[in-house]
Amino acid sequence: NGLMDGKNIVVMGVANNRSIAWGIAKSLHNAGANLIFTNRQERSKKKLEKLLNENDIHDSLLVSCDVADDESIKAAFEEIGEHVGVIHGVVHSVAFADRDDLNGDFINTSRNGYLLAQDISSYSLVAVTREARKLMTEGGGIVTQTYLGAERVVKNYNVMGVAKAALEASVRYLAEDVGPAGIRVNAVSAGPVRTLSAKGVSGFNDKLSVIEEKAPLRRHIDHDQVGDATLFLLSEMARGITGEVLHVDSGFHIVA
Ligand code: 0WD
Repeated sequence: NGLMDGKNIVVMGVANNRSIAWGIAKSLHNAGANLIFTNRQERSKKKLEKLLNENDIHDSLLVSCDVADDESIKAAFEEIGEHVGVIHGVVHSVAFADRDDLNGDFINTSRNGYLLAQDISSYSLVAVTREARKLMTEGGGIVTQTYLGAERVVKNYNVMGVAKAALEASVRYLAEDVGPAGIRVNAVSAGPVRTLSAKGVSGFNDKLSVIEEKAPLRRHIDHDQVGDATLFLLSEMARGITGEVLHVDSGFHIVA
């Protein structure tokens, strides 16, 4: 009776219980999905195992995957394929930039810092989609996580805003490539959520108070709301939607 019964969904990027990917995992689990997790770090894997136990989620496959490395991505999806055969969706919830590049003036971004942010936060979706497609023989959905800094200048977001702009454009080009195979590619643009990664962006608390003041809903969003929107995009309910960026931000992006 769940929206995602019998669906195998790969969730990339649960670092801890605050992670956006964890909110998504809970929504998917409640909808009946069979979850497969990938982590970069052993430390995250340990935390994830604990989280899964605490939440009575059993029999999930845990695979390691460093999205900076094509071979690692390839190996991860091969391992997933050996275990479950077919997958019906992927949640891409990873990003990275040097802390030094997340404050001050964007103009001072180094070449390496720029490339690093693009590599982990944007190119990774291309490489992941390419490998995932091989296992998505019954069609399905891929959903990535983006932020308003892709569309507007958000103080301190800097190099990550440029990487997210590339990510959103990649969503559109990928949607075109895999559409004929019945695979949809979309992004959720979430408002600020206090996570491990968010700590790296200077002035994060100021962003939260502006939302309470100006967003139509006058409140923050949490990772459960991102989870439900991502669930929708991955499900058959969104079967007519691809190449889209869906804002889950209390409406903040419409306000001048
Ligand atoms: O306010 C926020 N937190 C927002 C976040 C608002 C809007 C969007 N987002 C985006 C982020 O930019 C990111 O794309 O949501 C996504 C998830 O971010 P998060 O939940 O805020 O971050 P966090 O809980 O720190 O998880 C990020 C994961 C970590 O997982 P692991 O397993 O590695 O600990 O991304 C991971 C990071 O380490 N990550 C990588 N995973 C695989 N390979 C890599 C990598 N090379 N680099 C970072």
